Amino acid sequence: MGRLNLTRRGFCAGGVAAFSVRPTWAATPDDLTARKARVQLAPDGYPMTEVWSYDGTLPGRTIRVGQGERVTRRLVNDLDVPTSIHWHGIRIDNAMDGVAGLTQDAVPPGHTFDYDFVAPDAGTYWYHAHTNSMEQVARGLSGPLIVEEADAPEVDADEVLMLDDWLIDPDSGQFFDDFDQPMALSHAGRMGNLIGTNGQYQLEMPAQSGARLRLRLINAANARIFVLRLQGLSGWSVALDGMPLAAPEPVMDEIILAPAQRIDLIVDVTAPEGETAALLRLDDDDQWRGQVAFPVQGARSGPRRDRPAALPPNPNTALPDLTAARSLDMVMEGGAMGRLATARYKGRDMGFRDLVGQGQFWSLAGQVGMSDEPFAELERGEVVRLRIENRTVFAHAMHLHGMHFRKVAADGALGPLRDTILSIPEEPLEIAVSADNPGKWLFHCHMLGHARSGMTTWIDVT
Ligand SMILES: [Cu+2]
Repeated sequence: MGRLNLTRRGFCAGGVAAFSVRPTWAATPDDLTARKARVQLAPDGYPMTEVWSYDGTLPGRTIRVGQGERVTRRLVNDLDVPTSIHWHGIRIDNAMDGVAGLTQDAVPPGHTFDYDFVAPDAGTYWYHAHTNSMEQVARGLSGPLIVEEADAPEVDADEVLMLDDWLIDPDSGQFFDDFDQPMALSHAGRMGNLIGTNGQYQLEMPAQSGARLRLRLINAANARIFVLRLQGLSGWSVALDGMPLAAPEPVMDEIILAPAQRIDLIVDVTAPEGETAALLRLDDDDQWRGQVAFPVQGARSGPRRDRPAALPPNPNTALPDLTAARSLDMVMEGGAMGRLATARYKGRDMGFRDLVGQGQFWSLAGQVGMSDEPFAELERGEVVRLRIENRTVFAHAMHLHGMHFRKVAADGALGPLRDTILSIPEEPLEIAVSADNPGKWLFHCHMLGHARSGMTTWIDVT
């Protein structure tokens, strides 16, 4: 059984929120119980699937709070394995970040952990397991976390669309359980054979012609990069990874959504009554297929609305001053068809063949997986530029915990805030981070099999 073994004694921040034995009283409304459940993931006629869920549903229930409000959830672990929850994209207090082995100990079966944090930023976020996440997220441990603006744009419906895929044996309906299969780890990652939205194989959302919808897309898949297109819908992208764009951008082309990324769209239904609008995805066979169908029923009266205003900006999102920024370099190596010769793993220099023998395939800046020392020690408030050189033949969705960052273009222009960015082979990538959140923060590939087999490191902001 492959376990994401980030844990080394000494990593765990001392004294943070120790476990309590599971209380004997009844569940409170704030419980979030990780447990097995049976759901109909595969199309009707196929067997039900045993999943690992939050509170019995897949995905977990949408948590909605107002901007600046507290989120309090008691994780109750009713699974047979340790677990923890990461609140993806929330600029959170480090002790609440949910990374087993770095910010807390994994919560053993039968135990609980109290998460309690403020959601400073409005936008579309999500929560998911961060203990052996390659397996636990694939089995269903994720859900949406929506932080609402005090002054939200006027829309007829506000919908969360959690895109995912699952690797299921069609005969039994159960997950294939070879989560650390070397072929998947060393190539593009674990791809599902069943693709869906909000836990449904074919999600349908009836809509009126002329209606304005806010669609909050979340890619919860382990490794799949979704390539998407609108049909019978026309509109704008208004936020990436939760953070508002300075101005809405018309959706003209394909939308690329890497694992863990989010995009908020505001779209008008342009398809007439009786037709079906859709979010389409490009499949591996180069065919466009329906990801979400919007059967158009009825028509909204009234004139077409104007272009929406930008979402209100989140706090502390000013452009960083790069003039005195320190530059850091990170070379990514490894994987099938890669050029990784040697790298450090568990304190030893090892050749690629030996690393493969350990189930490890990737390195970041010469290091495979977690090290005792961080990749970088940053002073709180410092701005750094991180140059990422992808010497592999695969794309990687790099996610920084605790802080958003901006892409630095070749001409020095800064892109929108993101928490996860897709690195393309041989394409130079540079990001700028304002290290304004103290703590130990993971930086890892969100192709979760890659994270498990080498592409996980951390920075320390003090
Ligand atoms: Cu990767």
